[in-house]
Amino acid sequence: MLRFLTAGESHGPALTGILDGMPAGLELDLEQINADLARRQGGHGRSGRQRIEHDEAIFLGGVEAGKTTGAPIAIRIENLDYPRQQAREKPVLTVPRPGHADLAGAIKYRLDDMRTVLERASARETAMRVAAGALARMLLAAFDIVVAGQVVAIGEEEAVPADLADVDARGRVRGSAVYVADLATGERMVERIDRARQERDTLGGIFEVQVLNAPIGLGSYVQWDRKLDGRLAQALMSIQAIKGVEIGPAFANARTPGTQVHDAIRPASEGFQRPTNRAGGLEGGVTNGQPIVVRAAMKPISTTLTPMPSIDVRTGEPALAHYQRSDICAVPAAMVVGEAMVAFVIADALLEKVGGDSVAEMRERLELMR
Ligand code: EPS
Repeated sequence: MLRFLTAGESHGPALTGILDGMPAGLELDLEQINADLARRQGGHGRSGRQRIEHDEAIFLGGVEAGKTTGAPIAIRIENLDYPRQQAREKPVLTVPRPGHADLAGAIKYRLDDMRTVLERASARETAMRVAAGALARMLLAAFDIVVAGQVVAIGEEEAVPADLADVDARGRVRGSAVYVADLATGERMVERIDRARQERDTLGGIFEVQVLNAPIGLGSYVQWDRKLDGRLAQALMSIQAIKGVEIGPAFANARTPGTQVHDAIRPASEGFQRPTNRAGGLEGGVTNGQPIVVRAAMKPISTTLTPMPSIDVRTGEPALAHYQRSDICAVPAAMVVGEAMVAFVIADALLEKVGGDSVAEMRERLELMR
């Protein structure tokens, strides 16, 4: 139903995106889109690059008088670093950086300069995902579906996840330097990132995204590629440096007997209720009316100030990986990208369930389903 593609290099002139399948008549809040882009640029531990960029979405198609028209939406985000990069002398990169796509990418595409690989493999591309995701989030918001994230771990520092149905908790996440609801833990995380910087190292972590008020029946159990948990996992795993995904507390559930894991179904004045949500809102790949809770694990940033051992592929001789500038920790930024990807998948599943070429038609159809 919904599709999007991105193009553009990290230090090229701009990022380009096409979002196809958005219904007509959705009012876009440009400030909100740019606020999401700014949140992705933020978070303690980012590199100096973020002081150069001021990401802003420019709409080149599919939007008229601030509303979607039903046509493909074309988006552009300029790379303000571009003129500076053009002026720079860039040596050919022949020492692959462990953890990056450099080595496998250069072999795969038969490239002599690994810079060509890093230019496209870079997480700079996620700016466009956040712009596309912001539109998906606005579509969901028109139906009272909320997508909100929080960081739950940075290195060994763990925060107790908050219930993001609590608007105050969402406010605390937005105000935090590392996007956690628990501010005391947030301070420890900031110190931990500063220590990693002093130790010339990098840190990974875990973030969580919650989806509130999603209707029952998004996704399906009847075919592998229609299972919503699988679709969410794919979307999250596609974010640079994400290496693990869980639905609800899946890895803790795996160590616990079934009777203590599965969520009881009890009668209630209106049908039924579920006193717990250890399934993370999904049973059989279908939304069950509980909040959807997904978590993603991010590996530490692969570009390290302490150079990793590598080889120069021209000579085969040992060499140290090259360092220019990099993030120390980008888990808070990845959380914003995670929100965007989850919003995209849920908006796609909603469109699939409800159908409709305009927001008004979707509304009529949802009314009929009640
Ligand atoms: C990135 C390397 C760094 C990050 C970049 C992702 O870029 P640079 O080498 O220009 O400092 O800053 O992230 C962004 C530019 C961004 O906007 O998120 C990488 O190798 O993935």
